[in-house]
Amino acid sequence: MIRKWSFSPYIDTKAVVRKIESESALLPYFSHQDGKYTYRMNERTRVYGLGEQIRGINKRGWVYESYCADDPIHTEEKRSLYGAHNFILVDAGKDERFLAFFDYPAKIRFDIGYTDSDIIQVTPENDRLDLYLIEGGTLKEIIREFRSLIGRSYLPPFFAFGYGQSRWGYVKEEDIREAVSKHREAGIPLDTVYLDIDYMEDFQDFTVNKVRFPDLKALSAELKEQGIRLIPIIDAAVKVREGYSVYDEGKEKGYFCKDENGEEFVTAVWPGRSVLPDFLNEDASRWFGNQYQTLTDMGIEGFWNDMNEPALFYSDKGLKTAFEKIKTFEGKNLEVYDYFNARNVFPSLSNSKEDYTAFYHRTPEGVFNHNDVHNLYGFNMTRSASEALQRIRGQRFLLFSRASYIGAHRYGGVWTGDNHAWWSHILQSIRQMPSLNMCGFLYTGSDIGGFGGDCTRDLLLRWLSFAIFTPLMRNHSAVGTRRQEAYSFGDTEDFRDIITLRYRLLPYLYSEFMKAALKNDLYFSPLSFVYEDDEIAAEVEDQLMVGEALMIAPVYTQNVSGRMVYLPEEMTMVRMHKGEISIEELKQGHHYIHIPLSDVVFFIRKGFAIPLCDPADCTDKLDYATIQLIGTSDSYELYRDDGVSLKASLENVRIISNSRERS
Ligand code: MIG
Repeated sequence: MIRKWSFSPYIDTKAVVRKIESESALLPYFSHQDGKYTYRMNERTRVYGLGEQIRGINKRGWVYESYCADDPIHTEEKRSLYGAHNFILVDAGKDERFLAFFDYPAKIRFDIGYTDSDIIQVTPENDRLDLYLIEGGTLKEIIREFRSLIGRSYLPPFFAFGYGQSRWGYVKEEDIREAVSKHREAGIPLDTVYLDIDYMEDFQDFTVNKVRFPDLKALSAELKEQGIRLIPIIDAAVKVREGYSVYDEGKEKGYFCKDENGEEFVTAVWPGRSVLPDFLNEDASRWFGNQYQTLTDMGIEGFWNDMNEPALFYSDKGLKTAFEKIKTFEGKNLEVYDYFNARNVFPSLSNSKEDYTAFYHRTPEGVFNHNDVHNLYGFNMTRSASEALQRIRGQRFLLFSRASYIGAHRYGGVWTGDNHAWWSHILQSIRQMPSLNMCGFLYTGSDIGGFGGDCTRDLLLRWLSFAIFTPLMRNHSAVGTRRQEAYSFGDTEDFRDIITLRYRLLPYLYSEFMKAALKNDLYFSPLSFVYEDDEIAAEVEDQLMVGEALMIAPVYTQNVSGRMVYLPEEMTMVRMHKGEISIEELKQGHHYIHIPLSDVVFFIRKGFAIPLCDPADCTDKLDYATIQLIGTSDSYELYRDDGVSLKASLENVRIISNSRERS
């Protein structure tokens, strides 16, 4: 019944883990019947986990499914987003706390008090899974143990912590130059500009459109002089076109997924008819990874991997059936249900079960139908890129993915996909960050300002005020939406001040990130993980701890000039107003804090200090010699390195203080 899936992520280290090898080992937590794992909650049980998902930090009261999905409408009733992070951390009080990790690559359902409000029921499609249980200790200790099981988090280069500007709609070199110069003119710091699918020739991976980007290498070198890196997108699917070397070579070597007859499975995504590299096949994966060199040779130091759930718009077969079906409606006097059915013929072609079961992977463990290993596709694409970039560059690189599975955090970060310019999506992002951190995805962020829909000035300011704390800080939006660069809403001072604060905080943010990565700790944590006995803190889901010393309480509603903030202990409130920093001591308890659009407010824990440095317009120019500590301690453990070496260790931590350096 228990099986090992070797192309699944796991185990690097010998963690204290009880692997379930017999039914009795499931006790006292789960009973196992009819393929379902059942656990009974008590009244106060809180359930953390599931990584990138919708709804709360406490997942109780909904049903979730892991089946990596290309779904751009992230509303409360959804059950799956792009990731499959099959773990729950159950807190039923001090005497019963455990984490269960269901290592299972097909569809699996987590009913967390949805059908019956006291019952957790986990239902995989079949029994070929590995289950790991980690018990005892504090919430943070359990997470550390889980993380030591699944491996160390990916380490991005220092520049990856700068501000990034992206837009699906920058189609030519001039668009990129304009974005850069407008930030620089307004004094808004910037480190990266992203290239979306239009930089490619006919959406063919690893090609560059010669007309719109005549010399990418020269452009990349020129921008780097200004402290800017270009970050191109890579899509999973490869265009079917003879004469396109990536297609020809992959076809000749048999590296694309095949259908049941051994023919290449042809789907369609942005490049039109395309094939899917078999990332679960080691040779194919290595080969695809090597292709990134085409772009690194042009000076590129980072990528984002998209459409790797994989997203499938339609297949040859699906399209044929759809045309046949639509003809049956023609000329008929349609009843309303006929009309609805007719209307749905084409939309239902995308990401269909028919297609996901129509192709196969040749893995080291044998041949698998895609549906049985669906959730490993994006994970293995990122792994392919990450391993290759390590080989090619021998240095750190920026890399993040849309789809992921537990273990993908070892190879890159994730962004949370196609969110919207909705106020509720600031809150959603706040809640996703700690859950992603729990399973090792530390390099994370959401499209600032929202990907879909039209952004407004106030929304962008509030969103940025939160996102200055997210490791990945990128403004991204879809073609056709209102422009939302930080210079697009008239006055730029407020935007400049907020983004500048990010840069001033970088010595802290980078230190906390690296320490969290190297110690298997959380960068973002829910308040309940720090203040375990505080029943009020336990229910606060719109404030987060950032690293060891900070707490944030972002504003995520429109037309308010402040909000209620809960302080679990006495703290130092730090306010940035028009670029100036001021501080005030506040007592434990609830406070109404006035936070106009132009201000950023955050809190330092009692007995802690954080470093702040002088502003700079890109990470290359940050000057650590200007660091000053603020807070109620006179020292801080600063992590500092060259920002590019693959080797990173806690030996890079040293204690600094305002007056002098100590070692
Ligand atoms: O079908 O490349 O999530 O960030 O801008 C849409 C175009 C494809 C989805 C990504 C989004 C990106 C867009 N892509």
